[in-house]
Amino acid sequence: PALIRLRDYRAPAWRVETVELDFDLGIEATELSARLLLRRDPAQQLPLQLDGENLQLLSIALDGVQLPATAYRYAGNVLEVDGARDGSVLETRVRLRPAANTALEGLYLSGSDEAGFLLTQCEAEGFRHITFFPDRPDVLSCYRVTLRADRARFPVLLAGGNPDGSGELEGGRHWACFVDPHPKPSYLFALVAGRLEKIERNYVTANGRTVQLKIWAEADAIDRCHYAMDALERSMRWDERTYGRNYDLDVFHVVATHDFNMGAMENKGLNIFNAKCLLADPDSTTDEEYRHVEAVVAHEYFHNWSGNRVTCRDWFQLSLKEGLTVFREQSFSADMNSAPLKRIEDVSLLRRAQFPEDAGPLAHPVRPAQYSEINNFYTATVYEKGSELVRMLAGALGQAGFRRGMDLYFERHDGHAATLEDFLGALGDANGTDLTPYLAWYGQAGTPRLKARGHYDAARQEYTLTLAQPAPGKGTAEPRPPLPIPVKLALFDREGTMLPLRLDGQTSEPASEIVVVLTQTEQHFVFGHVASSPVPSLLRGFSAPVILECDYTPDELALLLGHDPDGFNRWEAGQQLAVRAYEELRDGAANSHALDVWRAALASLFHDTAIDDALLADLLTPPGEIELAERETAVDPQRIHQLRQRLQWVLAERLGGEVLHRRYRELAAHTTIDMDAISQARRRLKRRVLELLNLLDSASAGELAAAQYHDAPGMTDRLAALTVLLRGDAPQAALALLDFRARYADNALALDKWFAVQAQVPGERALDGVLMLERDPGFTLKNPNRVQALLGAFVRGNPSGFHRIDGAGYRLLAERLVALDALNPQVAARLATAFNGWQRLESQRRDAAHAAIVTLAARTGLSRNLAEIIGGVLN
Ligand code: HT7
Ligand code: ZN
Repeated sequence: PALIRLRDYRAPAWRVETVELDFDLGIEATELSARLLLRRDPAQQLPLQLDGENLQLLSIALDGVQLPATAYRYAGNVLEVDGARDGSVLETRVRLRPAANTALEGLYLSGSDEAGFLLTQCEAEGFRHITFFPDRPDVLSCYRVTLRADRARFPVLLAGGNPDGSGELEGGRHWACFVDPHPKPSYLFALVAGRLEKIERNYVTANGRTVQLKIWAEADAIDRCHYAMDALERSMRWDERTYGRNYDLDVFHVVATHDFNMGAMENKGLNIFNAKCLLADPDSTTDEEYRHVEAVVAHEYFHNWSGNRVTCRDWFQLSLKEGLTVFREQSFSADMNSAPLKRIEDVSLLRRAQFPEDAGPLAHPVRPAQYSEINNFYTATVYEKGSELVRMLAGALGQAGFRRGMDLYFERHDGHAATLEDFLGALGDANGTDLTPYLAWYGQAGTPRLKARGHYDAARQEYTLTLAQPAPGKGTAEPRPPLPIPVKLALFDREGTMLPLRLDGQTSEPASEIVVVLTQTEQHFVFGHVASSPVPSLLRGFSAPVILECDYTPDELALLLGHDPDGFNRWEAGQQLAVRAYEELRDGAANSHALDVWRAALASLFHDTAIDDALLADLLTPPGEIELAERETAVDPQRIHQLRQRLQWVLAERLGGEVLHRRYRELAAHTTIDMDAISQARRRLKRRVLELLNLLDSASAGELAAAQYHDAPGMTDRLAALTVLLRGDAPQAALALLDFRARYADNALALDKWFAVQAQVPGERALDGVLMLERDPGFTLKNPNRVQALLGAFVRGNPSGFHRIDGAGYRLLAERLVALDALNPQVAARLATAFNGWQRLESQRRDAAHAAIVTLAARTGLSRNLAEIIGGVLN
């Protein structure tokens, strides 16, 4: 397939100043007219070419005159029209088939023919499935949209922008009109039509605009929208306070759908959400999911400025809006909840999802240089690593400097499509500094390594920290410049007290924490007046997205685990110690020092009353199987699973059954349904304690879990208990599963959890479970959430189940991808990335995976989406 290259970018030859869209909506067939006022770039002589995919063209007129068939050509997804001039008006009428659209891109139906509703998804290139248009983000236009439909079937008609009239039509039909005063790219267009209920609230912005906030959902879900409404209000207030950004329309609509390819979409004035990122109630939503709802609501809202008011010049700049908006969301969530816990969660995600992506054949820079299918580039690299890059920039400028830079960025580029150079330029210019060295981060794939080594000179009372990034680009054709790597650090004495820091030659007051920036291949940083050999706490708060290599002793790590006031680095020290312990177990070491130190340190923290319950739960959790696999060369996921279980058993054993029981009972006695931080933290620790108990004594843990399942006041406790019952193979598990299935028969999001929890039971038998669950009447390949709940949870969330040595997991995935691809290429392509990393499997699994992928690649008729991923993983 053709590759689109960043270096081939050309400004559009034709722009569209205004768009008038007129829809006659229907489930089976929708017709629409588009009236485009065209502007020609006088410097370019190209004919008028518009994107259009699978459109049935009914009529076409230029400047009021119907065009004969000789005056235009529609082939290869491009409509070329003769005779257009600057200022011409092109009118096309097309017919769409929403009910037949299973790809969920363009205009489609959510739910059933009888009860469902119509909606659109246009990012990245869905608008071309709706009408003929220069469907690229650097064409910004003002939209006027009129919707017409049968009133009884489509009582609610919504489009982005401000309402501009509505009324009755003959034959029980009605209309509504919307005008968006802000020029926008086509990917931000949206409409929704059908039977929906709403909750609403007025919001007055800091600059005095009264905005109607309306959240829409189907009748059975509307009561679960209140938490999202609160989160929306918190997000709006936070963006005003933190970035001085106000909302800019009179209405802000949010709609929930169960049929959505991604999490949510920031369409101007009409955000559309996957129901799982919007609906929340204690009975069906876990604490983690509550936090996710808040984060996604904030993320989409923040796009109104970072993405909508200032958009991307081209899709190579995707991280300009996504990395920045993820960063804004992460800062918001840190302010709303616990900052260290949020950082732990985000870095864990980065390591679990982005590091493996960056280490395998699908690796790409945060700003890719080329793509075949843009939908495949909504990746952890563009989002999560992109956010880490913004975090480094923000750190380099400091809070006030970053705000100044953001103000200038919004001021300079408001109403325009920008590039990453524009972003770094504005941040730098506002602070009189040059940030262009950071551009190198955007252009290279792979997770950089940072080597750190310390040397203490007792006679001079000097500590020298040597930081090095291994020669970048070694072995590659083009040598790469070293990256700027900010390293936030502190030094501790051997009692765990932080030392005042002053770099040699520095005149300012000593500080307890400083940031040094490595800009060369190797640099030495010398600290004076250091009274004794210190322990460094490096990369605090994960100040750069790198893999740190530092020869800590287990005792030094234990010291940081016990004393570092940086909650993130405290956790990080525990993770590194756990990895050492794991490696000792794996290598069969006779004297396992790291293991002893790790469990002793955790045993003492377990009784530390000053520590937050949620942080303690995280400290008691070793790195996950995917992270551990990243360190291996011949990956055997089943052995990794067994070793990690063994590691946790050793910890549980050290803590002791009685102590764990007691703690469980204390936590259980205080169980409530409340959503405050303390109650959530208790539930998190209670779950962790129960999991540890389950390793030690599955019979008694099974009894506790069965009781917890039946008495649970909410989903967090209920799902935790069900998980423990299933993983312990408890006799009570079957009954609990039946109960869960019946209890949530009408709640799709809760039912998704029922599929996922079973798909994730570790071990060889999981595959048979998946095959059985596929036969459940609730399973369908047509719903992305359900696919994710069963197949996604299995191939991504269950390494020891998926990577069966007989290759049955790989064959299952390959077969399901063929069926799924025919329905929904985007979802198929995303699921296929589970094959990433097959080259690093031990030989038997590697051969089996390779065979399955090759068979799949040989199929004819695969979508461009799936073909690109399969071709990529084979590389
Ligand atoms: N900006 C949104 C991206 C998105 C998307 C992309 C491709 C296909 C379907 C999609 N739905 C939403 C999501 C976001 O980052 O806010
Ligand atoms: Zn986004």
